[in-house]
Amino acid sequence: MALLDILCYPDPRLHTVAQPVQAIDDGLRSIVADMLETMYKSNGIGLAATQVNVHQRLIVIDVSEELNQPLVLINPELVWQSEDRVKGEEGCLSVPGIYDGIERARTVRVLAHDEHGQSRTIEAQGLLSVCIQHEMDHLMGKVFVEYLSPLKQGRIKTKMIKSQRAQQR
Ligand code: QAP
Ligand code: CO
Repeated sequence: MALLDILCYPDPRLHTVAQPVQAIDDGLRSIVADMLETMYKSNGIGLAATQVNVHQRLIVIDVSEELNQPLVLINPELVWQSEDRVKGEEGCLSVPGIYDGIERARTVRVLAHDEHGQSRTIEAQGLLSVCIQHEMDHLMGKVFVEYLSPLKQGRIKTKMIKSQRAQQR
């Protein structure tokens, strides 16, 4: 197992569109294990492969209280979303320290494979629904701050670039 580096906004690689996973094999399971370790160590509830510079359709999530219910979504496809929408506070491991309200579908139904190749449909509401939509956006090259006004996006970019410069010293 290994900790992976997380790309930080506004890194242009975060805008890469991920390709479908071709084979669910030991190589892929090793990336899954590293992504889970990286997510837990960073106090995250969700991490998309895009964020660790792996451009394949792969997401790990754990929204459980005890942090013992890892969810692995391989080649996730949105099969249905409610018209009903809700606004909730979001953050992102790739945009540390930034949180804002984002509107999303209240309920989503997603078809995905797990790390053993088993396929299943997940119907999600609440935090899991928000997290799945947030992580699936990453696979399409979209970061949550892109839903905010251009003014806010500009401020966030400046703040991120400054703090990344400060960390380099
Ligand atoms: C996406 O986000 C999400 O700024 C996952 O300093 C967020 O795990 C889905 C994190 C909210 C639903 C609701 C962010 C950790 C973690 C930070 C995360 C930070 C440390 C974000
Ligand atoms: Co994120």
